[in-house]
Amino acid sequence: MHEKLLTIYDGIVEGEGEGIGPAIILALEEKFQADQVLYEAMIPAMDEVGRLYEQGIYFLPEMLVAAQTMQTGVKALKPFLVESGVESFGKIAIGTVKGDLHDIGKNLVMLMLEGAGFEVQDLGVDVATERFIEAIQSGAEIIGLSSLLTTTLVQMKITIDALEKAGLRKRVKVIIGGPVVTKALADQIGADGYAPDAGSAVKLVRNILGME
Ligand code: B1M
Repeated sequence: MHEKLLTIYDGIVEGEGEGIGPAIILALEEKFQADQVLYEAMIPAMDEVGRLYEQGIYFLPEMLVAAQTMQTGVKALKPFLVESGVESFGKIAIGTVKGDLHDIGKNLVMLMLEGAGFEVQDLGVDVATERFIEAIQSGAEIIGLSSLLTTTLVQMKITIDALEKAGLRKRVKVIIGGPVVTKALADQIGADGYAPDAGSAVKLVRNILGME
């Protein structure tokens, strides 16, 4: 890995906090593209943090400071990652499902969708079914559910079933994502689509809306 990217990678793994912004700017000045910084340094760093946690080398506090550094980095990268949308192609409400507090991936998906011109409503984390229903009643044409925990995957089906029950299922498209989510799961629970990463989420939404 190039030295500038390695500094960013190490900064996140070691949870260095504020130093991450300047390190990102230096890499961009070195002519690295913003998406290269994200996919070649920042996301692999979060994967490494996950590995260290699994191996019992990192505990929750270390995982948390790494996540905070990642969030600071994403903020610094945001102006370079997406150009702000000039027109709205459709309204999408996104949340991390009930019981799950992870939001870095969801925030990246939102960032990409906003940059592609969609109006995006952030429902936050630990989002109960009722909040998704309210978002649809307020005009969301697509809802996005994110889940990182195996234990909260079931919330995706619970939410889709609740939409059926409320008579709203035909009015809205449902997309799902997260590292433990698969296309097979999407088919099984009756979601309209699954995206493995933030870039694919934009393509998926464009497809669903008949734009591609
Ligand atoms: Co947690 N955590 N965590 N964690 N955490 C994981 C997910 C885990 C895999 C770590 C591990 O054991 N290796 C594991 C889950 C195991 C499982 O169930 N399969 C885990 C665990 C167990 C836990 C706790 C239960 C730990 C505990 O308390 N004992 C706890 C749960 C708390 C809760 O949610 N109730 C917990 C807590 C935390 C922190 C709070 C410390 C922190 C989160 C901070 C935050 O998000 N603000 C944290 C972190 C940082 C992680 C890891 C290290 C990194 C997650 C991340 O941000 N990845 C993670 C290990 C890992 O993933 N390698 C881990 C980077 C992000 C860009 O990727 O989220 O995959 P990702 O998003 C991608 C795609 O998945 C996709 O696009 C994104 C961008 O490309 N995508 C979508 C995501 N959502 C989408 C939605 C879409 C479309 C695409 O459409 C709607």
